[in-house]
Amino acid sequence: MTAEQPDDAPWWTRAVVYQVYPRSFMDSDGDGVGDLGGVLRRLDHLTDLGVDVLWLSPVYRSPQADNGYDISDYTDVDPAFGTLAQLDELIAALHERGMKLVMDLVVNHTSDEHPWFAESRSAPDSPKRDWYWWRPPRAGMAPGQPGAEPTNWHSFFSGSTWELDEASGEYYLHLFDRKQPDLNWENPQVRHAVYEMMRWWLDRGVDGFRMDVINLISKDVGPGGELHDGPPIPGLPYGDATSSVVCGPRIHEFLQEMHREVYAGHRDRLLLVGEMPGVTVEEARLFTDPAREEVDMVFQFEHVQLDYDGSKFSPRPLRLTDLKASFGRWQAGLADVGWNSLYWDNHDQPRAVSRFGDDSPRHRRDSATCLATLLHLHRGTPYVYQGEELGMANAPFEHLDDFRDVESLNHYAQAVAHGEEPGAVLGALRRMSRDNARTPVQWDASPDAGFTTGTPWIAVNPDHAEWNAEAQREDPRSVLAHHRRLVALRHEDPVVALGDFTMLLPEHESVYAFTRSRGGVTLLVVCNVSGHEYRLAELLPEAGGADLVLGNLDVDDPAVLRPWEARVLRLP
Ligand code: ISL
Repeated sequence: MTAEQPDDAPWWTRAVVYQVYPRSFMDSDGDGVGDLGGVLRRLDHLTDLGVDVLWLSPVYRSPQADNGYDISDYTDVDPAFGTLAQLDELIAALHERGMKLVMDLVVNHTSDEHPWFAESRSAPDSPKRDWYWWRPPRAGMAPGQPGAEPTNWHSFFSGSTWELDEASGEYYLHLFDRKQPDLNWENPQVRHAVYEMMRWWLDRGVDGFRMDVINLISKDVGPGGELHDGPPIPGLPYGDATSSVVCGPRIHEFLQEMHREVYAGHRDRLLLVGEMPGVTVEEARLFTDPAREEVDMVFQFEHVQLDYDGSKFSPRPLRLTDLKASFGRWQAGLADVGWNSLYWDNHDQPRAVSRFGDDSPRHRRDSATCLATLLHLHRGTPYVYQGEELGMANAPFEHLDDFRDVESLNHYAQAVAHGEEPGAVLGALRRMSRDNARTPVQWDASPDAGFTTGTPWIAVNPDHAEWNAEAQREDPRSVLAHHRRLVALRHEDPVVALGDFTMLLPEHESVYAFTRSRGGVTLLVVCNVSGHEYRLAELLPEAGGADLVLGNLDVDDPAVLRPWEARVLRLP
């Protein structure tokens, strides 16, 4: 059970956010890479959907080792994406349409080509040496000797988190790729340089930040600068860094300081969302308690790891009861304090319809609309990832060279080097690679889906001949039209935005049901997350006689819940 929210709840409780991954959204200049000109050209699509906020993945200057999550200049736009003037144009165009722009903020690390890092690397006595994490080899070992890395940590992108700098004989820390050195947030100069940059963007008119891996900025470091080995990871010669880097000792202090230093004078118009791998619901309550002045909501990862069998690239089938238990805990945990963000998809996750739904021709449309209903009717702010509103599916990649993502390519190299069978590793990439989310948005049925007139940087999914925005725009049964209705429902009905959440049928293996209540009104949400039929009358007798507010199928027999059917009902 959750508490009701007062009507003066923040604006983002009623908002829906749409994520644009610019490289794959729309190319305006024919170089095969999406860009700001493309975003500007497709703004009508967002208006049509009715979303309130555009979250823009990074467009800053970057060598693109991780598609822009490796920044070499925080106050300029990468030429691949356009110009700063176009970004200003985007801010103005969105504001004119009553929408907001949330920028990605990547400050756990920079690119190794950022001038800060170049200076830091230039000499051990550089004034910026301490802006990053430099450490000598392990005691008694020579630089570069196997096992001489300062800690045993495994990088998110495979291999060690430490890269040797030959010139100084010291290592620098990179939790992600070696081209993404971690900033040292212990150093106040680093923090204030980041805050200054954030103020610069707010003064330019942006309406908030999606803060990349922000719960990794505080590392557990001893008084003498010691960092500690993590528990060994089975099957790998590395240890798990989690206890040293996830929600470290000063994380709340840093976010509160950021709040004081950056948001004054802007607060009410902003949306602040922290991306937080490994965050627990207890920590999330602290992060999102308004009284603590940290962030508005977090992206947690529990539900997108329920199909991991130990790790991302060894997937297993998801059990719906696990999903319910997880979402149920987050709904309850952030009921009276804090707020949830709701997502299936983003640029790091396989496509929801392929992963949690059924992308076979028979069930694709129904499962995509069912999943969308399920998500949008929870209490929290929903995030729609580009193409999700069209029911875009995983890519039919065949060969290793179809993949582009550094995480996938590094994983393949490491797994094969450790003796895994190449075909099996490739099979896991096909299911779980982030590239599944990164194929170009399917605008129409033309050869490159209307994304580009050139050669796309990653293959367009051939199913765009059937699955595209143009084909769906005027079709009231389309996945797109269903998303439009869900967004509108949140705007119109305060129960959807603010009502209490109560989980029903927690033990049922296929039917996901819950109520949302507020001010004497109760909505019953019933979703059949399977290809089987169920007798609704037996499962939830109270559904009989209720009015249909929104559904994804035409109901001929109200007592029967068809495969992948979703209904939102108003109880008498
Ligand atoms: O995608 C993941 C799940 O396997 C993570 O490893 C992911 O990298 C992690 O969720 C952090 O993501 C964010 O930071 C990364 C960047 O590559 C991702 O695109 C970004 O969303 C480093 O900046």
